[in-house]
Amino acid sequence: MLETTTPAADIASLKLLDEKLRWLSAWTIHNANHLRESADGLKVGGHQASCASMTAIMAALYFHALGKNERVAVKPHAGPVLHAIHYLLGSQSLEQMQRFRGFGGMQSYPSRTKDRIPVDFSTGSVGLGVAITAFSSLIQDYLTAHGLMDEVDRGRFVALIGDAELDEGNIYEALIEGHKHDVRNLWWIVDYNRQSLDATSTDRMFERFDEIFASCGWRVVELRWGKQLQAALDQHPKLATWLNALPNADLSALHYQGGAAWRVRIEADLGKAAAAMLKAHDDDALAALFSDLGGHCMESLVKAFDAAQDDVPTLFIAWTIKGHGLPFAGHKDNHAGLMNPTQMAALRAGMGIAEGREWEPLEGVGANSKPGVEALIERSRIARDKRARVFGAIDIPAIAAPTGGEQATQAAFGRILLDLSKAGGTLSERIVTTSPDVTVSTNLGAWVNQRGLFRRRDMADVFAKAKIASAQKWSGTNQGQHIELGIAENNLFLMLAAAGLAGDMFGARLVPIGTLYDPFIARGLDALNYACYQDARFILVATPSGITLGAEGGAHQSINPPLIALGQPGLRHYEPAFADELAAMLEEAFRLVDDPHGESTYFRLSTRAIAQVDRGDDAWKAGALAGAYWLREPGPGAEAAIVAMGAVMPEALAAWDELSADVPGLGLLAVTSPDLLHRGWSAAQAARWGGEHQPSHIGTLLARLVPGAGLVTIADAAPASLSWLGGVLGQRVAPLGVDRFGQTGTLPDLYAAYRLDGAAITQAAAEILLPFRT
Ligand SMILES: Cc1ncc(C[n+]2csc(CCOP(=O)(O)OP(=O)(O)O)c2C)c(N)n1
Ligand SMILES: [Mg+2]
Repeated sequence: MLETTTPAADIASLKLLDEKLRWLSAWTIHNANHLRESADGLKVGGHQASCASMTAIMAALYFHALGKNERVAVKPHAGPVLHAIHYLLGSQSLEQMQRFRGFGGMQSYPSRTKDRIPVDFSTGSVGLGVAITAFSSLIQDYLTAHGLMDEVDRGRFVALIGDAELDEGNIYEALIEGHKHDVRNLWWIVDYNRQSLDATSTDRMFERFDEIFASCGWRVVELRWGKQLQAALDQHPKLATWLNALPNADLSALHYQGGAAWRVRIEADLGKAAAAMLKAHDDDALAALFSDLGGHCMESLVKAFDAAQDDVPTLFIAWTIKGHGLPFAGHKDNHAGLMNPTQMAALRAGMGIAEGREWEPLEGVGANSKPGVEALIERSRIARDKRARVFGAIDIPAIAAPTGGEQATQAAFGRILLDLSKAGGTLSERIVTTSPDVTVSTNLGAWVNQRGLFRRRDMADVFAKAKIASAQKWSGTNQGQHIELGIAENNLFLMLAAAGLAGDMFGARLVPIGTLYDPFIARGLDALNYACYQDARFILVATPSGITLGAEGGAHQSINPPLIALGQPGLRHYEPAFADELAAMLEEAFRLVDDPHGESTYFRLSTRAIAQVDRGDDAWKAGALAGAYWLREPGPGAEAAIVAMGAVMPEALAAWDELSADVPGLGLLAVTSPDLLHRGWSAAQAARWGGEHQPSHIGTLLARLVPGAGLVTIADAAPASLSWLGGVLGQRVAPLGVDRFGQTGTLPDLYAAYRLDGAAITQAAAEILLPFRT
């Protein structure tokens, strides 16, 4: 059926490359598990079956279909195939291949930051690698519309997907959001082996995926049977009907059992109708015929890819056999299956690979075929160069604190963005904001009024046109700088990941700012982790937060995000109490986005307007940026300090006023980042183990108190956010904070009920000072 214009010689070479990828990926895994010395006796692992399932797809892509600007998210457990491709291209070393899953070696799952080959998207947590391609495509549209990227550098985004991966809901959230934004230039290619980790997949979802995608405007291309099998089925309609109706589990079992089993089953089910066909094939030929699925058929793959050259988003459903060509092909338990040495030797011999020459890139490819294969490799080489990461292109101006005697950090954030927008400059040009339907309530409204929504096609503000009074403009053009998202926090983090990789992927760094409600960070946590894992750079502004949110009640009051931030690499937590702290921290966060050694920043802000402090000088600033500073200096011989963070600072200040007469030298430590303090403390310990003395910032601050002094810690958050501070110098701690779900009420109600008020601080201070008094 499928005829292709690609020369037959190229198809033949691609088939050989498919075989080489199958061999090299299997051998890499085999080497790590059976040949390499093991220091701990533990299984190393790897997924030979998942790799074999898509070597043809990946050969067709990388050695035929992909151009220079195409970016690919590879199914995590097909990582070894990607490395094998780069090994053939000469961009992966033998040493790295041999250290698969070893210390400093190539990673189990493709990693942008850890692997030495170019990896466009890290993968590992299934579903996320698929969805991020939609957001990267949107970012590409954004950059070209804003003149930050040349049209000629545009490319397509490809996701290689396991069929069980399609169960991840975040894929459909991205599909919906992508449809709203008219996303294009996407190929999602499903390795449809109808097996998951545990078993074969249920049949009920058959046919449904295409409908879901088609209804979102996608072209769906199914590659079910390969060229040879399709030809056979065309001649035997009854056989075709029977095969099309065969349940997943039966199909997989037959693939595992082989030709004899196919014969018995077909005879039993079709009787005389298939007799001629069966007679014409011996068992091996029968097995080969029924293994000719679309995802293994090079002609079908090449033809399908060649036919999808417009920008319409396309879902390819490529039918495959998990473990194709390997002894456990189709077995439901083969996900983590490893071939034993005997099976491996048989595979080697079958592929014409001489013993001892297993790592030779083109071993087994005959002399006549080699030039053709080498030509395809050469043609693909340039297309897959590693891209340079781009930093340092943005002028970060000094960020002035908004003025006002009473301010809330959330309002100050909105004001700073508005000021930046009015001032202009490269920073404000590179900022792109985004929010999952909480743009206005997180104080981005003024910025959006100034900069507008980003839409590929103009979108009028119907309310404004009708002269209906509204403070908020809501119109879009391709020059807008706010990307509106529906309520799906996973999408927010994937958007931040994609925008935060713009400098790496497209050569133009953006400064992405995402806003959401603090408790809903938890909804997108894996996607947040995913963004950080890839070293995407962005600013996350979570607001409002804590029980300080009073009237909104327990469903909207966040408790544990500071603990999340404490444990999240690549993300700095800042929780300012005052507007001037926020300004200094935002300036720092902008710098960190554009610094190769920087990171992303998470701001936890509040809607509570509090009296601002009069600063005599800027001495507080360095400490605030490092995580804490003395808002009230401790006196000599101080036996205690109040340690407070964020929105409850007025209570801490009032308690300090009240207690300082009775507690000589009482200090008030303003904590702005437990996260940075903890990192500094750990680093100081690690340095000491290495024989260096490098005091930590928090250690230096707390050393101002007498040994064994007491700390009353207080935050509108889980008490453990700060209570660990007692461990730094072995000081005693009375931790105040929120350790049960919040509820509605006024601030005095809630602060009293949850012990965040002056009375609680006084009581805690009294308790902690007792040992000094007796
Ligand atoms: C979020 C997440 N949950 C669970 C896993 C563990 N896991 C890895 S692969 C896999 C199933 C893979 O099946 P499929 O996507 O069909 O890939 P195949 O190996 O069949 O190609 C699972 C559950 C994971 N990597 N990520
Ligand atoms: Mg599968």
